[in-house]
Amino acid sequence: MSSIIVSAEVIVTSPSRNFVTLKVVTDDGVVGWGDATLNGRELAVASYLRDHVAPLLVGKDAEQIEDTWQYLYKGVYWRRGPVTMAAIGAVDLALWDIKGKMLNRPVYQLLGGAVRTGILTYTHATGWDIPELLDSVDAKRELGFRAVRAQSGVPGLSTVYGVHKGEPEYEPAGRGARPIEEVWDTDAYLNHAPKVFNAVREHVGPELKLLHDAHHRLTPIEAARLGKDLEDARLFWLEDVTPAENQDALKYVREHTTTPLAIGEVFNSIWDCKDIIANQLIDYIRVCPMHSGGISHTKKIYSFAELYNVKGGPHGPSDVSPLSISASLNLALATPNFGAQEFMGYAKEVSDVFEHSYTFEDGYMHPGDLPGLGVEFNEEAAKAYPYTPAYLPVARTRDGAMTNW
Ligand code: EZ4
Ligand code: CO
Repeated sequence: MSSIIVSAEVIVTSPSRNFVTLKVVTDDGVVGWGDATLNGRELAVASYLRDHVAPLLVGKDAEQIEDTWQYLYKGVYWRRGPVTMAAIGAVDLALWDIKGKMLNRPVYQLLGGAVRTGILTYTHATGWDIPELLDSVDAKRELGFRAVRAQSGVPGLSTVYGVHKGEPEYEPAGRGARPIEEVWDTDAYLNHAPKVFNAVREHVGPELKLLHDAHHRLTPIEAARLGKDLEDARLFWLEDVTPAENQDALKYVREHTTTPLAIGEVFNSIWDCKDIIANQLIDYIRVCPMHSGGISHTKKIYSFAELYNVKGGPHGPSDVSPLSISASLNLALATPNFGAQEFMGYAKEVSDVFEHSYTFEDGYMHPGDLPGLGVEFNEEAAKAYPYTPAYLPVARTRDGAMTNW
């Protein structure tokens, strides 16, 4: 069987939100799909792939996944960064998809096989006030979730990260030519959050795993205080308490609290997280396999993390496509040190374009047993949804200064 790449094509489509998809075809007609979606900067990755990567792929052997990874990483000279690593990630996903289809095995079998029967998965609950949040948590439990991320409104703020505005599911990116501007108040948040989590824990009892995302907003000492104040609620993890680029900040948080910490959805290589892992400053590493150079590179991050009792807890927002979710699930199924997969779910139109084999049952996801990644991109269906500019919000403090969104 031959596996020379004859074409690599980029498709941008917007079934409810924008997704960038890479299609790689071999001379034997095997088609591999990769996700390359970088929320709010979609066209940068699309151009990177279309203009600079696709021409290099044609003629290469699709079976040489690691060599292609090294070629694109070392060969670019300008290493790392979210655009480059998402592009490499998309190629990596497509090549694993091709290899699985050539060998007629799901990707997790090629990664060593399943080490568990299913992947603990958490989803999002939101509410403007505590009663609304409790209803939302109950609704997610009724769907079978054993782990739920809770985000609530903050008195005095009219928009808050993670809290929906009437739409069925939370979607942070707003369509339009410019990002919307939000106002943020850390003191109001820090006063309110412990009340919220004490109420949620009291409502759900001890078993449900509870998570919370502080979304990069706090200084180390504020984060330490939040961690302490949430200890009674026994969180599964507290996410992104400080901006992720300063790995040393977690040291100060860690010294003050036993609340487990998770960070890393904006990381895109092992270089971004090697120190927090080796110094055991976190409990879960949040890299999304596509954004961090694909299955090949994320597997290395997970294996490194295994040495330090840090588990995988990957980012799985609705702004990466089902291809990324499936790649993440295939890797998770074969990873011993795995914690929980995030899954927000998708608008209905997304399943029309990305036909997927992964399943959710009784709190656990499974990638399914179709060859490759188990997700087929429907090119005809995609044509109905042209790209529309959309941006994540930006945030300002009450005095009008830009702050972390
Ligand atoms: O803000 O995916 O844990 N999940 C998150 C997400 C991110 C978005 C950014 O595109 O923090 O909601
Ligand atoms: Co997050």
